Amino acid sequence: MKKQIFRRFAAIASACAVMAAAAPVYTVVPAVAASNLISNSTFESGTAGWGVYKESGGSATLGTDNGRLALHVSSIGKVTYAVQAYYDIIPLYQNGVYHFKYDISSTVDRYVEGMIQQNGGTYQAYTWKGLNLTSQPQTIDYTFTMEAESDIMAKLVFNCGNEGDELPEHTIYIDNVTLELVDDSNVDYSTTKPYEPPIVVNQVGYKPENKKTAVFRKITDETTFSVVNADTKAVVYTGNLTGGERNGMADETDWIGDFSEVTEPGKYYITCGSLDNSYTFEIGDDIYNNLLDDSVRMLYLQRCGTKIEDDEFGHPVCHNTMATIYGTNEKIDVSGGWHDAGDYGRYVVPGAKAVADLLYAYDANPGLFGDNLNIPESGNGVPDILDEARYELEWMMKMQAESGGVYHKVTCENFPAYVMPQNETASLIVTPVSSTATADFCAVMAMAYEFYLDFDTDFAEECLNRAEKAWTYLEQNPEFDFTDPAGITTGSYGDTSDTDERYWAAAQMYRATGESKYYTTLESMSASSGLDWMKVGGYGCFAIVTMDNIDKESAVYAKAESRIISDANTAQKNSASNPYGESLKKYEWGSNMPVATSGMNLSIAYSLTGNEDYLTAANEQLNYLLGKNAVGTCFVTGYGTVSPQNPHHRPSMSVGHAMKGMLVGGVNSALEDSAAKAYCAGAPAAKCYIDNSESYSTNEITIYWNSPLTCLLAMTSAADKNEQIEGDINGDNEFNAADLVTLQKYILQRISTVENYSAGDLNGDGILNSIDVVLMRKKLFI
Ligand code: 9MR
Ligand code: 9MR
Ligand code: ZN
Repeated sequence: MKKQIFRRFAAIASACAVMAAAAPVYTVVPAVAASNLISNSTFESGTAGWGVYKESGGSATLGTDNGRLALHVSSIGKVTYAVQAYYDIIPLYQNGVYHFKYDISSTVDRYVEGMIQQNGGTYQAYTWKGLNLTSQPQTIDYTFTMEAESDIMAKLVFNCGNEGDELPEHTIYIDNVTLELVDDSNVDYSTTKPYEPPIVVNQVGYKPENKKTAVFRKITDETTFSVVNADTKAVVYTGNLTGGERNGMADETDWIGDFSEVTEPGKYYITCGSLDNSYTFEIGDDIYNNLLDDSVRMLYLQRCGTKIEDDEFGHPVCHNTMATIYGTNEKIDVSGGWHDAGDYGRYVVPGAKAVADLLYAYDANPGLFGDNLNIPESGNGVPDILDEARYELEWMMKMQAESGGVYHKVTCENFPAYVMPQNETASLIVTPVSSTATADFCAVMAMAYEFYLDFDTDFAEECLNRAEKAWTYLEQNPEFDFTDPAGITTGSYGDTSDTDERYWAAAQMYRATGESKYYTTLESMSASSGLDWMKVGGYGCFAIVTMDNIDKESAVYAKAESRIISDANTAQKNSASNPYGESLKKYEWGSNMPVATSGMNLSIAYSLTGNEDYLTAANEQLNYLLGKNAVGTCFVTGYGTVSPQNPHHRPSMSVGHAMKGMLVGGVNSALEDSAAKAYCAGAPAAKCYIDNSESYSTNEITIYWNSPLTCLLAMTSAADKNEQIEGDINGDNEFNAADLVTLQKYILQRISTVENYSAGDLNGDGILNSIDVVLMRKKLFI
């Protein structure tokens, strides 16, 4: 067929429409006439770019034969798509006219479907043809117009599964595949280019006393900016733009506007010349309260093995069958714990990291955590954050083998379809004990001992016994031990060394017991960094420097302290030299985690030194997560003006909208899924993020990305809430042991009123109960 004339019109930039899901698209549209959108179309040198998908009993292999793609089908399975040959990530623009052509044949007569479809969602076909194949190659050659909304990650698919007839083994040959955009005169390319706000702020807001900056880009000749009260429209502050420096990681030039002087609580937005206004944000003391609560309650909604009560995300009990220990016929009960992420696996290593963050959050600021999060344990006299952590700890106990070693994970063989948890019903498999899981387990059980002692001595003792058992196992098995058994394709959470895990375990054991053998171990080890699931040395350092009665002159203390300070110095320098303030120099899978954890380390460094620069940098990490970043997105679902609508999170995908209070993984420049490859191709590193549910490498959520957000909020937050003297429940303008007596009498109902109710409500949850007694004792050093 003769080529049609290719017409191209420059896309007309749309007037500044604000889109709900903002992340820029950098698709490079070919500037030359009608090039083939299929990069490997003649199969002269292999199958590159093509793949085979199998499910529901389908079985096939993909190769080439005489310069043709050869799909050898040994079983057609049960459904039409049980065997598919495919080519991924094809840009189709609405109203574009496409020329589609290929040769196809089969060694047996059969029916197949050739189509280009949505990859995800409803899997709608954008173009479709039913084909009766014979051994004689036929050429399919036609043009079609893309009628649906533009989809730049469509998938070319040949359905070669069960089309109704029984079939023997056979081979399907495909060759000379051409797909060209031949007429784009009616294409509006701007629809696939989401909005990049020119003025970027923390969309949730700033605390009055904190440093407050906005980032400005696309500046032409503006030199000043104004802060406007969103209710009264009064300009409350005008300042000068500074900076104007190149930001290589975001490939843009950025100016800064500092409006720290605005401290009056209220709602504001920022204006600058003819640029679009910033999103509205708040200044106030309590602006992170709901966010903090939701960041913890999200973990309740991730609970496994129990019925979940929630208007939107409630579901019946899930994953409550016995699990088989890999390579054996032995079955054990490992029900409970939290689903890890957008998938429903339960993994000890990241679970331990998440629990550690929660306990350090509580440790940093116990007064922030109430008993009213609307979880089943609310009102039981134990802070809900500790109840929530305990749910995971109890599951972890089930993961401890007789030997004291701890199984690495429990999942099904493969990741499930996009279903609710109770509908993942494949058999559960427990993978072997690993030394990393065992050491992480030891560390958090030792931590738990200390934190639950105030509330439930039996449970606390049980935690310590378990920790000791794990420690003994580690002593007896000094080698690093992790195997990822063949055939299980879920997350591996592998490692190459367990030295940092053992350091953390020793530090927590020393802190819990004060025994010299742990101290001796610590003396022999170097203090390492890391507050993630793979590198955990930083938690060991935290344990040491925040321990009561530690000898501050000791080498063990000095090593841990200097590790924290030197990491804080690096993070502070990176943050100060970056217009958006994040401490990162590179963006990997889950980059929001190192943003949050560097903020945690900076907060601890601040508490050790009083150096305000550390606290400022810690707050900058929070500002980044909540919207002051190059993609102009608040990375927590349900917060700010533009936040992820389509997280890779099976419950959200099943229910049809995002669960609230989840921190997504964020920017990842490695483009490790189809959506990231389609939408972020050519994007600068700091902008590789896409709010698409298929983008598990940028838009998934995990328990251990949420937990450092909780911890960062707690660590950066000041505990003081009111004018009264905190703790002065008897109203004598002093806080002392008499207040404790009054509080206890009130709880035992010996007195029916108290002078200053709220002064005694130390965790501010509106209830005077035993939690406040514990907090008051702590405050009085009793
Ligand atoms: O849903 C899975 C997610 O939790 C993982 O982080 C991700 C990477 O391991 O994989 C997701 O599952 C995908 C699988 O790897 C490949 N087939 C499609 C699955 C859903 O996108
Ligand atoms: O968080 C993990 C990230 O650091 C790794 O680069 C990535 C690929 O191995 O896996 C991430 O963990 C995923 C896990 O394997 C399965 N559950 C979802 C996790 C988040 O994407
Ligand atoms: Zn479950």
